[in-house]
Amino acid sequence: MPLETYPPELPPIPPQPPIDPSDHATYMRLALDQAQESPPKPSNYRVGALIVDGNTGAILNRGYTLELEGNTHAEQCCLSKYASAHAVLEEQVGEMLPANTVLYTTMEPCNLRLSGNLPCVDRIIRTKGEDGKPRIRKVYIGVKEPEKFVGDNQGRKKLEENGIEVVHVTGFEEDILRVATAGHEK
Ligand code: HJL
Ligand code: ZN
Repeated sequence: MPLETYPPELPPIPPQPPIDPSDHATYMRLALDQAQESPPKPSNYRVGALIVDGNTGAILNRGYTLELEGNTHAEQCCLSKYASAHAVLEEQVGEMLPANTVLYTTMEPCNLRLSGNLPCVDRIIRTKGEDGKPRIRKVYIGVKEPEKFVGDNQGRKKLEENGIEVVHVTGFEEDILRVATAGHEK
């Protein structure tokens, strides 16, 4: 197609600098940017999350607490948006995810929700591909969940029991907790 047939009013898309898949701090900072989009609410935390192709470093989707309708968590929004974009239900998202998917989340995924909704740990474990193993192989967390709402969250433990590695990316704790607890009574 000759170039002049393209709509002249569209600006060129600036090149996106690729992120090295080992640059965990950069991904965690992007997850924190997501958390800052979340509306403050006294009864939960403002969390941000990204799913990344661990082989290429490509960001597959992102999400934050209360982004989608209802009482939604960051990790849930991220998976649900990826599922919608690939025309499957969130339950089937594992069929669409790359084999080596990693999740970045500013806070350890939940294992118990006071609202009774399905915890994010279970959503992560059920991202099973054809081989029956979770497509999310690793979860990078910025902080452990504080004990305010559900006591000692067993999220990390349950992920590890299901063969999912959990890695704490250090250095963002103070900023993550400040963002997470904005709007809480001090
Ligand atoms: C994580 C989130 C979020 C929490 N944790 N990892 N991502 N909001 O997006 C954990 C907290 C629960 C409360 C209230 N927060 O959210 O323990 O109402 O938000 O189901 O247990 O439960 P609901
Ligand atoms: Zn959750």
